[in-house]
Parts: sequence; C-alpha cells; structure tokens
Amino acid sequence: NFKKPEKAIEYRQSSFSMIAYNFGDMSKMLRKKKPMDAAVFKQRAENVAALAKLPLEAFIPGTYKGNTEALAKIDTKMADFEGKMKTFIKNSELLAQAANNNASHGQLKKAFGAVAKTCKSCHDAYKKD
Ligand code: ASC
Repeated sequence: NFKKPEKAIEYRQSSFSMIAYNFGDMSKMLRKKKPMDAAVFKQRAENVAALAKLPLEAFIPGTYKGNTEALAKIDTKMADFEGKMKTFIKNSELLAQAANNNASHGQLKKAFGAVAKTCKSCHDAYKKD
C-alpha cells in the first residue's frame, strides 16, 4: 500500500539502514573494536531480528528504477528472494536467542557469521554492484 514507488524504496532503505547500524555495532564488539557490552549486544541482536521482518513487503513491482540498488529481477525470482529473506530472519532470531542465552564470544561470532552470510548471499544475487 505504498502510495508511490519512492515510498517503497525509502521504506526498505530505512529498514536496511537501521539493520546495518545495529549489525555493525555487534560486529565491532565481536571484533573487539570496542568493548563487549552484553546488554547492548542483546538489544542490537533483538533489534536486527525485529527489523529483519520489515523490508520484504516493500519489494514490489515498479520499484526498481531511480534511487535504488535493488535489481528488477527480484520480481521474477520472488520465491528465491523471499526464501533468502526468510533465512535472514531465521538466522537473526537465532543470533538474538544466542545473545539472550549468554552464549560465549565464539558462539556469538558463529551465529553472527551465519547472519552475515545471508546478507551477502542476497546482495550478491539481487543488489547492484
Ligand atoms: C554489514 C553490512 C552488510 C553486511 C555484509 C555481510 O555490516 O553493512 O551489507 O554486513 O557485508 O557480508
């Protein structure tokens, strides 16, 4: 129900921007670029798990021109695209669970890496380079 294509583009870019901010901060803590703060990490992981559910509905026909790096073939490959999004959502939830269960640094890195893989697989297939 986006009134204009630009609104859908803006919606998904806004959600990815928030995802990237929260994801990037976890990355810094895991790579020891900043001190690990378990409470902040949990919140970041929960944020990503919640935000991950948002962008899919804004990938709709007629929104692949203009200010977007999303490729138009998403339309014709929607089942695959949606599958990749669902894997991203699932792995984000697993990361949030790990954080909430006070997983070790190594376990968090592993769960984080699984999410990062889903980011990359979708970018490789469906994002302009
Ligand atoms: C990030 C970010 C991405 C992903 C990707 C993971 O922090 O901005 O797009 O991780 O690089 O491979």
